[in-house]
Amino acid sequence: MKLSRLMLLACALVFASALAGCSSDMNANTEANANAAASPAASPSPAAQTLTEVERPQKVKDMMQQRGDEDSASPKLKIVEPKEGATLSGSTVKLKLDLSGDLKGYKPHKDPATNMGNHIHVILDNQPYEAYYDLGQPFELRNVAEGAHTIRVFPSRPWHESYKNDGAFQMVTFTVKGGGDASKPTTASTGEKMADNTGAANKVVAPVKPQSQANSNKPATDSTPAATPEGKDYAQPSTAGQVDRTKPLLTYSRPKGEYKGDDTNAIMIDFWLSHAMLVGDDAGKTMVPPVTYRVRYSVDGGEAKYIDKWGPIWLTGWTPGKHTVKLELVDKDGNAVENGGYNTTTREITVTK
Ligand SMILES: [Cu+2]
Repeated sequence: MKLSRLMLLACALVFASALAGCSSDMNANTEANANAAASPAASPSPAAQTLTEVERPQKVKDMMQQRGDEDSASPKLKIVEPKEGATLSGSTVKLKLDLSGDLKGYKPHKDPATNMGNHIHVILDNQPYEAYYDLGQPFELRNVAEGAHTIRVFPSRPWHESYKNDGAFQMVTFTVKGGGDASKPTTASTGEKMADNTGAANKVVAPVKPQSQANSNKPATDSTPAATPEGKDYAQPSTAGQVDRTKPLLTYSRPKGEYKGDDTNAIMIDFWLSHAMLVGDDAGKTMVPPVTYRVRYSVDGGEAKYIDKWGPIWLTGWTPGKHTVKLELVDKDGNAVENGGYNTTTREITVTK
């Protein structure tokens, strides 16, 4: 959507007569986005895909069987650092976790041969999650913007399906102050200002860039030495929403990123629910009053569908290209349940056949 808007702006800046040419370029480059931006509520375009919910793929069933007991583990996480309510200085936040519970052999680890394995999903604010495999060393969140933040974590299987037991999900709220030396002006020994780093940083991150250029925003300090711990550089500033941790919270997990080959046959939607049960969940039915939350999703701004039991679903029928997936927590009447902006999340994914 941002890309489309940017391109429209670019069109307007050139010649009005060139608009037609620009918009055909736009369709060619980002068909899914252009369609979504033009008419989110309209019927699907001719090239639109028809998605169908299918059962858990055989490939995943096989992996579950190979894992045996481990798949029914109840891993619990504790956020050791940062501490709840902490104020941290410097732009790097180190996340330390403690894993316990009935693990049945569950251990985060990346298999070097397959690049897969159990891992923890780490979510700064309401950004896409990052995978954390080696709990033996802290996970670094780098270039974190000044201000209030949240981190949410939960254990995941190699195919990114989250564990949903009590104690698996944890959240911490903290504040970053100053952002370390990077946010301060560079000064000479006399105290005279030589470079206003804060202003420079703002200029770098302010323009909305197409996804393909987003990496060029990375500061030069990002070049990764071999021994750098697992982590994630945040090129775009992000801060927390005004989240009430005692209220219903939907945490978007999957889908995310790029899907290729076999992985495009069936793509999983998966999420974490806190302080909320869905209308179809057995425990929810017997509560007084009955629980009436639903999870609504739509792809490419198309027809809204509902997930009424908390669990992953798999969708088949994806066409190659970019797609948006929107996930929302709603009440029985379909009204969005607001919580700091986190309960309505749209992600873009790329499907490469
Ligand atoms: Cu994952």
